[in-house]
Amino acid sequence: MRGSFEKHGNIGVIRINNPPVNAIGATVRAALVDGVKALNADPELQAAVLICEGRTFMAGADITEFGKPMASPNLPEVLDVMEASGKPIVAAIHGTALGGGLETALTCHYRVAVASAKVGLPEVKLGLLPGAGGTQRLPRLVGPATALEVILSGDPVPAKAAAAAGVIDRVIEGDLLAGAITFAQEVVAKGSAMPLVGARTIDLASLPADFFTTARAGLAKAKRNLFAHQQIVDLVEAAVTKPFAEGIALERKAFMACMMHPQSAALRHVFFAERTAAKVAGVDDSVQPREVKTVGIIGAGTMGGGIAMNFLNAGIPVTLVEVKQDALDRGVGVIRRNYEATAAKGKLTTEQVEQRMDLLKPTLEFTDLAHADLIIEAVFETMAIKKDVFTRLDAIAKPGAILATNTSYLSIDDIAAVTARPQDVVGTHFFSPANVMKLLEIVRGAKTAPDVLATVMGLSRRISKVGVVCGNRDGFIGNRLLGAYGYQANRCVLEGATPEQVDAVIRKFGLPMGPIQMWDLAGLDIGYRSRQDREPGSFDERVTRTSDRLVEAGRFGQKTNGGYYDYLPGDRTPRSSALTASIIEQVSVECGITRRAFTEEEILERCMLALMNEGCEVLREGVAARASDIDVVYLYGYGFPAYRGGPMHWAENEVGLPKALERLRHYAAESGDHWLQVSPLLEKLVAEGKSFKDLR
Ligand code: T1G
Repeated sequence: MRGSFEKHGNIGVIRINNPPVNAIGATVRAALVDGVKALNADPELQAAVLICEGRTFMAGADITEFGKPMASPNLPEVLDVMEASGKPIVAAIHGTALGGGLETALTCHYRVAVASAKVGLPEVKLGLLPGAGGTQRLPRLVGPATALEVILSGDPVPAKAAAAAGVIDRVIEGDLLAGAITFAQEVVAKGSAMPLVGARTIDLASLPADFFTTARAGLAKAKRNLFAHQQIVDLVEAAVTKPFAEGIALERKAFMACMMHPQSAALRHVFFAERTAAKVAGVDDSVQPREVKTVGIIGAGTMGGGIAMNFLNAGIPVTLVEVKQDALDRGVGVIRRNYEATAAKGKLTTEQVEQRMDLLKPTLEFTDLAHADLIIEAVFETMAIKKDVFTRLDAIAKPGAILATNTSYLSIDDIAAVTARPQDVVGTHFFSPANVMKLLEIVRGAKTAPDVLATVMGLSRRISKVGVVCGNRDGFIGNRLLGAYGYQANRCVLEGATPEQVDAVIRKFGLPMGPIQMWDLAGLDIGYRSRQDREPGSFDERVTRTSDRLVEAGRFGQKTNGGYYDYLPGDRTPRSSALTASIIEQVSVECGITRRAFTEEEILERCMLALMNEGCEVLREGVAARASDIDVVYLYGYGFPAYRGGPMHWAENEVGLPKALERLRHYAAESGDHWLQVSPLLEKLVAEGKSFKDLR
């Protein structure tokens, strides 16, 4: 029984207890119904308080039940029982009252909360919409404009703001239960009415006549491709224009349509994938993380500066080391300007900017790192420099300090081998801009100790990153897959597609930009330099020949106002380049390739299926522990659209592995060479009729 009922004089207490977040599963729904029945059955009781055990009020419907046959009663049916109660019910909120949790509270006659509580309807983040009356009750309480904003953002609202908006009737100082019981007794003593939110009318006076049209137009731009958002506008409009019961019926229908939509399945996958990624083999709760009170960073360049900001934002002091004063001053200057820019947008106060800058200690003294609990190296990406830095670090860092490298490709084991403490060495691969991108690839070396992984995983949450542990192979997870994706994009261009066509297909699919635009942003010279160090024959030189020619023509990308595309000074809009088009034509001729027309479908399949195929290889090699980890990497590191669930989820659920395999075999055969190899793991999964989930 996920609930209990007790009496406090003339006030009953319905207590829900379903750790960790009181998710409203079948047993909680039963407990709610039993509680209301107990209240109404006991003549001594005049009202009840609904409260939850543990760290939070009900944080929504139990998402693990979705997609499965739902045990009765469902939540709307439970809420009908609550609304029919003959005695008032006061919801007492702490933690986060979210989704069905808030909808339950909106069905109660009154709501009280502690000041630290938050309320919200985050269903849209799961590709859903409030399906238990939220779209009809909230507009009646706070007005359609505020309700639409809250439901479309899905973000939680602090208790005080919710009280100001009329959602919370009283903010309780001190003990919540005692405060709620007092409130309930006041209601009884006053013989107050039992206001039902659903019975309220909506004041339309302040609502512009074109409010909903404007909202729809805005979403068509900002949330193109997204299914649930438009439904939500329709339902809030129904709350304004239709009787409550009709609105509720429309909500139910729209909710089921969202539940059946692949976008919701994808976003629910992402919800659990993100939490599962935090579970690392060999690192369970018995592994004690090390304490990290101070951090050292070597290199004040773009990455070093961005990495430093993450720790300063979390209130952790940072010692930032550089070799030259001007480089140090430049790095500190960039950090300050970034903060001042954020403050100018009203997202930080001047005081908060100074607080962060006060935690930063710039220095030219390498030995100033001797006290740091964690030291992250963000210097130039060559092995020789990395090994030199780690040799010096090994000499000065205190015992037990974690030595991390921000390398995006190089072997952690080779770097660790120059130290006497390889167990303390780990990869912490941040993504540029490091103070913005949420992904942190945590690279496990052969000797990296479990408590080092536990520490860095815990720290990634403290600095608001999503940490994913991966194995130590060239390119780890993200860049390894990017190589395969990029190869196919280049190959399509070599065979006849244009950069514009490839980028347009990928943008239409939902990524913020296509691969070729991305290379122009990152700088073509970076790839060019790394290819100079690679063994001839270790990569297909034909597909990078155009990029090499562009670099040799001084076209590095946006930073030189010209790469694959042309750019006007200060303008990041890519413009077609006749020079690039002629180089592409020339290279195809040199490679003996007759250029041909490309369909959108072929471009998409080749790029996205190559991504998944390489994903199968990192799974097969154990570089990634789960397919869902790869999805998390691509969502938070490479802008893959969350409503598609990630490259592995998309391939399995929107394409189907058998079709994906058939298409990959087709492209591999058609290529007439060995650069696209179908993953044996994919072959095996399809042959055995298995899915990525079966790999766990
Ligand atoms: N259902 C099932 N499990 C849940 C859950 C939920 N709603 N919320 C959290 N969990 C699990 C989670 O997987 C993890 O498990 C553990 O609880 C701790 O979570 C009809 C249809 C509440 C802010 O979208 O946003 O109501 O990994 O690590 O960081 O309209 O969890 O330990 O095994 O995230 O402290 C709407 C989802 C549902 C809220 C706490 N509600 N949850 O964050 O802990 S749809 C939501 C959260 C709905 C109605 C509709 C967060 C949190 P494990 P955690 P946290």
